[in-house]
Amino acid sequence: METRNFDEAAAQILCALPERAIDLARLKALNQAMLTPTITVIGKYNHGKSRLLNELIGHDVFTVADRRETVALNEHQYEQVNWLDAPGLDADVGGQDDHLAQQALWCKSDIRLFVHSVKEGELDAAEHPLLQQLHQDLQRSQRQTLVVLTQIDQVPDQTVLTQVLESIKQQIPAFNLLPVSATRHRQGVEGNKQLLLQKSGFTELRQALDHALAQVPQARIHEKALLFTEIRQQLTQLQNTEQQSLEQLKQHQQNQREAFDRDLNKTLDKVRVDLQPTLAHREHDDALVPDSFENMFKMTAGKQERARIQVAYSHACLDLDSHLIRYGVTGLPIEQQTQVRSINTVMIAVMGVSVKSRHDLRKIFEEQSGRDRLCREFAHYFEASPDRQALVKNIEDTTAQVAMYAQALAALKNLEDEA
Ligand SMILES: Nc1nc2c(ncn2[C@@H]2O[C@H](COP(=O)(O)OP(=O)(O)O)[C@@H](O)[C@H]2O)c(=O)[nH]1
Ligand SMILES: [Mg+2]
Repeated sequence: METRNFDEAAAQILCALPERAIDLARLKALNQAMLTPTITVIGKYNHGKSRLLNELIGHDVFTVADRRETVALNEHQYEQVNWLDAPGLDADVGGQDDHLAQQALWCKSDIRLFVHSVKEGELDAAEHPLLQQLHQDLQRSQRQTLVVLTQIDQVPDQTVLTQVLESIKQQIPAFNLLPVSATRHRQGVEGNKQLLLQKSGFTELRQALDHALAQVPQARIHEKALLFTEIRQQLTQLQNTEQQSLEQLKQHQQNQREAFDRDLNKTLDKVRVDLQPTLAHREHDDALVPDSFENMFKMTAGKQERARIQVAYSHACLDLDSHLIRYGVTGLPIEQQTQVRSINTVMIAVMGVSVKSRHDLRKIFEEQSGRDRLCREFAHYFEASPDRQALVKNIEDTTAQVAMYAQALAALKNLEDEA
């Protein structure tokens, strides 16, 4: 698969699973690696990593120094193996060196040579947990780690050396230890001295490496399948979970609206019953008789009737308002609000300020068209209320999540088909 296509697909998966960045980088490396396995040295600086690689290759390809030297990834192809020298593990954590060391360790390597100098005694608090992690990685990805204990010539006392090896063995019982000396090996090769070569530990190291190399093709197949399966399962699970929440949210949205409509109708039924005495009270409507100038300060039948209607209307409005409040409809949407706070209510927006006659009351509360209008308009403000809007937003976001997982799964399938 072309790198560009791979990167596009990987970016889509990464959107959905940011925590899989390393796995995707590893998949990319596996995709590009063709047949050449990569062997990486890891360990703290100055423990002899670069020199070990030089001895294994038989050329001084990598820079050996007593100070911190390897800061970039240096690769060298030799005998169908890609040899990789990485910055020391004690590189700036979080810095560029550290990033390269992590990349070499987790993305690029098929086999790791974990280098520790016996001069330093036991494994320290950084090395030990990393080796445990590497052991877990062996079980997961089948990638192997060989523990190479360097500079054994620097501990001339055999008893001391045995003790150091013993205690490292106790720290990491799951690993075989490969003690070596690069200097003995070099002297043995240059002077053709069999005893030095024998005491260099390189024969055992090479055997272990050959054994590990033979397992790389199988391990890669396993790892590729594992990564695809893990990522696919994770995406599918996340997609299902989001899909379920989406359905629940939509169901909730529908139930809530149904409850609102049902309760509104109940309230309107109650209001109609409560209004009956007022509506059915008299043959003709005194409220329609206008007040004359001379009875301006007198209590007339007309005034009494209008007051009565106003009170009945206010009761109806209170019932409706308490329905609205129960459903979180407490104010007008911002774009409808005016400077006058007191009239920024849904009740006033829908009902107006007052009714004058029984005829008005009937039109609003008894006639079907009046009721329909109330239901329609109150429902409109219900949908515009903050909680309902938040629910809509939630549904939109969840829908986008589901789509993102679907897209990531499609991208993953493309990668798998082409792998
Ligand atoms: N005596 C001895 N010195 C070694 C051995 N391996 C490495 N060194 C020395 O240790 C120093 C650090 O080695 P280097 O490979 O640069 O370490 P790195 O930082 O881990 O890559 C250099 O001076 C090497 O010559 C060894 O087996 N024996
Ligand atoms: Mg080095």
